[in-house]
Amino acid sequence: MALTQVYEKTMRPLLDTIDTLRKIGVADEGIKLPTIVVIGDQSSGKSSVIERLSGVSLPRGKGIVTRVPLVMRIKSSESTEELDILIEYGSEKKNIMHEEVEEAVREATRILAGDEKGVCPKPINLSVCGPDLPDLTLVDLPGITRVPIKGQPQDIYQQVVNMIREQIKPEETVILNVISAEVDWATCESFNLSKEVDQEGSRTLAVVTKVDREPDGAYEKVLANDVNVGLGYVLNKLTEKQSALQRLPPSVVTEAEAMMEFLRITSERTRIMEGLMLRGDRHVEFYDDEEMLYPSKLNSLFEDLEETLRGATSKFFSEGFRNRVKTATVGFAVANFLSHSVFKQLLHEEVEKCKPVCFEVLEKVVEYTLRVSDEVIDICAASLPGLATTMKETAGQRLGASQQTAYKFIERELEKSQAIVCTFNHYYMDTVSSLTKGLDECKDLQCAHGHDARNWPTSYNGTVRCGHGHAIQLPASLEDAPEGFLKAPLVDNASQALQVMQISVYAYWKVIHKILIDIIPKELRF
Ligand SMILES: Nc1nc2c(ncn2[C@@H]2O[C@H](COP(=O)(O)OP(=O)(O)OP(=O)(O)O)[C@@H](O)[C@H]2O)c(=O)[nH]1
Ligand SMILES: [Mg+2]
Repeated sequence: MALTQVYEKTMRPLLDTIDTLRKIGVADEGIKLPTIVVIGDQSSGKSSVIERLSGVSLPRGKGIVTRVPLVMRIKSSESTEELDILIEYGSEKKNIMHEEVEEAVREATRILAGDEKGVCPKPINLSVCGPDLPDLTLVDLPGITRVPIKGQPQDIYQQVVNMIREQIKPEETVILNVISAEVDWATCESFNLSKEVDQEGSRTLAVVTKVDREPDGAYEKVLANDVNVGLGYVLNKLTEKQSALQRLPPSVVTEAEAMMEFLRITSERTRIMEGLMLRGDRHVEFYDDEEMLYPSKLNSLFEDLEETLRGATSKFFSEGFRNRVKTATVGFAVANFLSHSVFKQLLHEEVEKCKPVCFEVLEKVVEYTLRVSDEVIDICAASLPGLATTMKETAGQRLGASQQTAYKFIERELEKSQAIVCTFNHYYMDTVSSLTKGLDECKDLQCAHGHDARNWPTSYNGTVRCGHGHAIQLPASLEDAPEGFLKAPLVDNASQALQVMQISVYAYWKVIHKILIDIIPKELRF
């Protein structure tokens, strides 16, 4: 969008308002109306911007050109068809033609600031009257230069900075920070100066010049807004090359339009996210992307949870766990009785092992959801990448907050499982009964030749063998027996007592496991 268009849409309404206020005489009531002060580095294009805003040609070029403040008062006057221009500096005051302005300003500069390259705070006043002009005061200032060149005083930097400070101090001043797309904005002195008087950037506007030379870089700098320009940016001189800049929708100019666009983008995002997350829609953009089929991806994460939880806890019928139960019960009078405190301690250890597994799944779910959310935002806010960045940050923060809630929830559930060992779930007794029954049925198993069962398999495969290698059918009640359950030697009473205690821990653990794999996915989806 050319500057003139942006000007028409953004600045013009503002200027018209000031114009109207001036016309109804608010200035006479002591109310100050804004003056636009143009500041920036040397040769950043300040005079060129003023020229384009006012339509009056000014001296511009390489090296230091503007060396004294130029106060241009533009007034609308219906009484003249031609531009009526008056230049005043020192004791000089004369009417000039439009085409003489450039030379007259050069000459006035020479008179006020000398032939060399020095600067001077004495202003040149230029009044421009004409039909269809805004009622406006613009101030062009010398550019900031750090290193004095030949013919410049050593303190030129300080002199220019003083002039700028003085001009931008009044609160009714709008600061127009002119920055070249070619330089690093973070090092632009003029931003520091405008921040001194306008921390929030509420009366600072930036005009980016030379975008034609650095289109992509300018675009990224505007989006980053590292220099905090509150009122926003106007980009000067765009050419066809600046495809990235042209992606910014020209319709978003007023606050109302921006709000409409924002609402459109957020509701579109909600619609797609709900479709993906709740209904399992395949959004057209992700048609071939399995990763973006949210429910099935989540299911696989939750299935992993079930599997990993199983893997993380002890094998309750392994030799190792059997020995732990044995050691924990030694010294208790009743051999097959697992005291409540021992039972609790054994479970405590198992639940402890589950924590990292649950948290890891939580992290994976959040990470995946964020990735989906980011992709959806990229699609919905393709026309406003700056907004997309902010939306992603906000989504990340909200998801982070939900992650903390889920984290606390899981931690609390696990703590409850550790603190209270009690269940009303029939699943516990069902497991105990079926395993005990199976164990009983195994005791008298014999092959067709009357030999006792030996060589117990680690897991259920339908048969066990006698010492002579003959197959014996295992009872169906043991079909779901856990790994190692059959292999345990059942030769003596003490072993059988241990097996009974292992069954209790195992059955209780299965209840906890079932609860966890049910409530965690629910909490995470919620
Ligand atoms: N390519 C390109 N050149 C520009 C643009 N804006 C300004 N220029 C050129 O940059 C040079 C400096 O422009 P001026 O308007 O004199 O800059 P200034 O900030 O007023 O400079 P000083 O008054 O010396 O501080 C001139 O040669 C301009 O023609 C732009 O958008 N693109
Ligand atoms: Mg200039």
